[in-house]
Amino acid sequence: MFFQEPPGRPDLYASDEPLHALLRQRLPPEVLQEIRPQYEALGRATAGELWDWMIRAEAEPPVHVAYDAWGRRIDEIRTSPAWEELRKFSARQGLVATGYDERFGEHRRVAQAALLYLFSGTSATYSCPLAMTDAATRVLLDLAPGGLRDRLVAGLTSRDPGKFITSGQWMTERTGGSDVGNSETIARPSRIVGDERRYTLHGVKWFTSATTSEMALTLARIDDGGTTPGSRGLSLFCVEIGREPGRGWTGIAVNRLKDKLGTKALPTAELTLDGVEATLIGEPGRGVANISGMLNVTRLYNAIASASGIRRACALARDYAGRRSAFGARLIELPLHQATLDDMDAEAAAVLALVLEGAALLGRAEAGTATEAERRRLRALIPIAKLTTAKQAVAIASEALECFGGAGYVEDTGMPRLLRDAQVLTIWEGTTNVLSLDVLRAEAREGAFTALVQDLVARAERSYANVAAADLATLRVGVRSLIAQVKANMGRGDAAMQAGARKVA
Ligand code: MFK
Ligand code: FAD
Repeated sequence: MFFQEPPGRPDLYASDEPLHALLRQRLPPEVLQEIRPQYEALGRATAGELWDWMIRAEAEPPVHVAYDAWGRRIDEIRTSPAWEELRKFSARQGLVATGYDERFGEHRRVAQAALLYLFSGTSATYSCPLAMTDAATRVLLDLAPGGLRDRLVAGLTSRDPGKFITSGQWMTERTGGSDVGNSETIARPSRIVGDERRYTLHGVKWFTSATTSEMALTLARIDDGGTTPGSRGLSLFCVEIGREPGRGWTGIAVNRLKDKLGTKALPTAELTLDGVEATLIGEPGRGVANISGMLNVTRLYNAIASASGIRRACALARDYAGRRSAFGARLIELPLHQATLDDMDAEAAAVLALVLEGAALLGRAEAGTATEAERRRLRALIPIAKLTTAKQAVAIASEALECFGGAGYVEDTGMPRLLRDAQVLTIWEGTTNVLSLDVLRAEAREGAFTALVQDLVARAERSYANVAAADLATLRVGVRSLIAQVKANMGRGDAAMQAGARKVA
C-alpha cells in the first residue's frame, strides 16, 4: 500500500546559498566570522525546536479570559507555553539587541536582518512583537524623556529572558487604520513626574497585536480645554501596562481577541483605554511624524518576514519535489516543475537582496555614516520594499501550495498556514496603496524616489561596463521618463497619484 512520504524539515541556513553569498558581500569578514556560528545554530533550530514551538503555538492559540469564576474582571490573555519559549529564544539570540550592538557598527542592521530572516518564517509570527519592540526602542532612544528611556530601553534590548520586555504599537482605531488622523482617543493632562509629562488616555484601539507586551506606543489627541482635529492634533504616548494577576489591567479593558484568518498564535485584541496613564513622547501635535520612526523599522521587519516566508515556502516545495513522484519520475525531475521551483527560488533571492539593501541603509543611517543621498534612498526604499515583498510573499505562498497539489490545500499538512500568514503582510504596517502614496509624498518632499532610481542606474552602469553605450543611453532616458511620470502624477490630485503609485510599485 502506498503512503506519501511527508516533506522534511529543511535547515534554512545550511541550504540557503544566496544568503551565504549576500552576507559575504554585505558583511566584513571579521563580522561574518563572529556571527556565522549563530546563523548556523539558528538554521538548525528552524528544523528543530523552533519548528516544534511553531506547531504547538499555532495549535494552542491565545484565549481571553475576561472574568474569573466569581465575576471579577481579570482580562487574562493565556498564550501557549510554546509562545513563551519563542519569547525566551528571541531574547537569548539577541534578535532585537543585535540591532543596537555597537560591536557591529554600521553593519548591525544587516547582521540582525539575517538573524530575523532565519527566525521569522518559523516563529509563528513572534516576529511581530519583535518588530514593535525594536521600533519602540528606536523611538524611545530618539525622542523619549531620559527617565522613561532609562526605565525601558534596557529591557527592550536585553538578551536575558528574565529581563527582556516587548512593546505594542497601538495606532489603528475603528475610524481608520490608514487615515490615523481620524483617531478619537483623547489624552487628558494628569501630572508631571520628573522630566515626564503624564496624561490619562480615553478611547478604543481596534487592532493591538502582541497584547501581552509590557508597554506600547500609541497616539491620542490632547484635550486641554479643546482639541485640534486631524493628524496635526495627535501626540505620541508611551503606556506602561500595569497588570495585577486576578485584578485585570490598570485603566485598560480587553474587549476581545480578534478571530483572524491567520497569525493564529499571535494575540491581537481590541482594547478600551479607560484612563490608563501614559507619558508624552516628543512635542504635542507631532505624534504622526514621531511615530513614523517606528513605522520605518516595523516596515523593514515586514519585508524581512516576507523574505523569510518566501524562503520557507521555496524550501518546502523543493524538498517535497524530491519525495513525490508523478508520471514515472520524481517531481524534481520533471522539467516544468523544475522551472517552477527555479522561478520561485529566483524570486526568493531577489527579495532577500532587496531586504538586505534596506537593512544596510538603515544601519548606516542609525550609525550616522549614511550620506544625504543614502538617507533619501532609504526613505523611498522602505515603503517600496514593504509593499513589493508582501505581494510576492502572497504569490509565492500560493505557488508553494500548488506545488503540493491537493495536499497543499489540506490543513494538517501545515501548508495552508503559509498562505494565511502571508496575507497579513500586505495589510498591516500600511496597505499597498497607502505606501505607494507615501513614496509619492517622499518624492515630492525630498526627491527620495529619484535618489533611489539614480542609484539603480549607477549600479547598472557599473555592473554592465561592457554594455553598448547606446543601451545605457536608452536606460537613462527610460529612467528619466519614469521619474518625470511620477512627478507629473503628483500634480494631478489624488486619483492620478494612485495611478502613478501603481506604476512606481
Ligand atoms: C512580521 C513583522 C512585521 C511587523 C508586524 C507589525 C504588526 C502590525 C502593526 C500595525 O499594523 S501598526 C499600524 C500601522 N499603521 C500604519 O502603517 C498607518 C498607515 N498609514 C500611513 O502610513 C499614512 O500615510 C499616515 C498615517 C502616515 C498618514 O497620516 P497623515 O497625518 O496624513 O500624514 P502626513 O501628513 O503624510 O505626515 C505627517 C508627518 O509624518 C509628516 O511630517 P511633517 O509633519 O514634518 O511634515 C510626514 O513627513 C511624516 N511621515 C509620515 N509617514 C512617514 C513620515 N516620515 C517618515 N517616514 C514615513 N513613512
Ligand atoms: P482602511 O484604512 O479602511 O483601508 C481599506 C482600503 O482602502 C485598503 O485597501 C486601503 O489600501 C485603501 N485606502 C485607504 N486609503 C487610501 C488612499 N488614500 N488611496 C487609496 N487607497 C486607500 N494596527 C495597529 O495599530 N497595531 C497593531 O498591533 C495591529 N495589528 C494588526 C494585526 C492584524 C492581524 C491585522 C489584520 C491588522 C492589524 N493592525 C494593527 C491594523 C492595520 O494596521 C490596519 O488594518 C491597516 O493599517 C489598514 O487600516 P484599516 O483596516 O482601517 O483599512
